[in-house]
Amino acid sequence: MGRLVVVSNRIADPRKPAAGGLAVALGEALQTTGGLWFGWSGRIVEDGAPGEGDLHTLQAGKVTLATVDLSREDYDAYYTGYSNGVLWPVFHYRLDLADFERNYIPGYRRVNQLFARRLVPLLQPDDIIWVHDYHLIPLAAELRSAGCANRIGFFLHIPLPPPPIMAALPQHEWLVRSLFAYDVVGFQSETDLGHFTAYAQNEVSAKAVDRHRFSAFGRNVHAQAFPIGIDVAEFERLGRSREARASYATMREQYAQRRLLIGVDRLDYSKGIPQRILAFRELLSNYPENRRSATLIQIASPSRESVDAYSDIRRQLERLCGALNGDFGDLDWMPVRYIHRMVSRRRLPGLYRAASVGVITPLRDGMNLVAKEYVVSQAASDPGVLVLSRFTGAAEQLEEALLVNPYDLHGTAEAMQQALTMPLAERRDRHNALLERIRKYDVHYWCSSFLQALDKSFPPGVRQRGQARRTRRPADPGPPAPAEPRR
Ligand code: ADQ
Repeated sequence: MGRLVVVSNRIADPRKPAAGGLAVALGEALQTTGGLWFGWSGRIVEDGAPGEGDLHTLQAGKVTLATVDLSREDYDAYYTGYSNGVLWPVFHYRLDLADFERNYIPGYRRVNQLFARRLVPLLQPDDIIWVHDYHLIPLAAELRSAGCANRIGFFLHIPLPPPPIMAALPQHEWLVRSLFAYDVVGFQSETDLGHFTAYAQNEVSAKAVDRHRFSAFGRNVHAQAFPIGIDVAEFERLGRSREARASYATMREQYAQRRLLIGVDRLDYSKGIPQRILAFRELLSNYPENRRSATLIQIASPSRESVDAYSDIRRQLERLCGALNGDFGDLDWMPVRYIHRMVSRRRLPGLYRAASVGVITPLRDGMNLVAKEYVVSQAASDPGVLVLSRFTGAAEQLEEALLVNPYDLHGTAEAMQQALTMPLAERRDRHNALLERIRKYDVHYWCSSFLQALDKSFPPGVRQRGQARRTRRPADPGPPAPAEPRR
């Protein structure tokens, strides 16, 4: 396999432990082949020219970290605007929250063109390029237009909605056509893959060449589900750390008389946190034996606060938690502890382990790694129970969890009660089965299976191994003409 080039909106220094499982896994893959990690530097140049940004490089062992700055105008349109104001809500089935402002799309395209322009001179002929997530869907098409004939793969970390929702997105055809500029397109779940194939076949008359290969716009793309996993060994190591053990001990001491339920999320409307609080309220109403004995700890870290929908959900959550504590709480018992903060990664395993129930109930989620981290953190001799939304990618793999419909507050409350009263033998059986699958399909498995598929992808008639990389492949037709940049 050639050198690996990873492209994502943000990059992480793989040598730093705080980087987390995904960064560590990608960093490891990059270290193996030697490689390049390319993305936005995180710097916004207030008076920078749209479509321009300086390139910075830094050597981290065998890996080169290359980043570009963004002008304020590009950042607002590409990141806050189109990526998080349009694609994020629509791909999470929330058309009602999308802001279809017409100036976002030119900015989104401009930044993808900027990435392509800065990246092309850094590429070597045999590089394998792996692009991540919804911020960069058109990147391969931009790279192809610049003459890049390398193998390029794309992985979507968030869900892909069914065709009728996708079709409501004004630029849907352009976006899907852009996906056909890749050699491999990976999704989190079979559900998302099904949505892609249904869209491709029905909306753009793609032909199924074989089980995974689809042909349209003069190109073949290999589409497959590659469910992402966690770095189990790393998480177990974290669980043995001093911080994790200390946070477990503190929680057990503070809540000695209580059963804990835990939710850990970024504060995002896709995560179903208000519904979770309401379901917990229903649990306390319907099963009064849990009053004074059960506490829900909800950690929700700040996220994308400049987008309006995020401040709305924050206010809603504060109201719901305040009302629940006011109506049910007592001098020595607060039913819900809501913490609007990021928790250090080192403390997470201790918190998960102290909780009898992990309540992971997004309304829609690509995968949800918290569910997997919760299972891995449990003591095998006395494990907690996972209550998991059926609308997460994780639910396809974690069928021994108690699967719930998060919109059904009564059903979710019933599952919480079932979890709190589940006999030890059943808890162990379910935990064993879950742990085995999470171990087998970990983040390394995800990484290597995607890269193998990409390594094997040779679109017939277009390119063979060893062929000169700068081919005469026709450039993919570009996206809709951009409107004038906003001044
Ligand atoms: P996210 O939406 O960020 O990611 P998720 O998979 O739940 O969601 O979490 C990613 C990581 O963030 C986990 O390692 C978790 O421990 C950490 N995390 C989350 N909330 C935290 C908090 N409050 N404090 C500390 N750490 C926290 C996107 C997609 C997901 C997909 C991932 C990976 O939206 O569906 O699972 O990418 O592909």
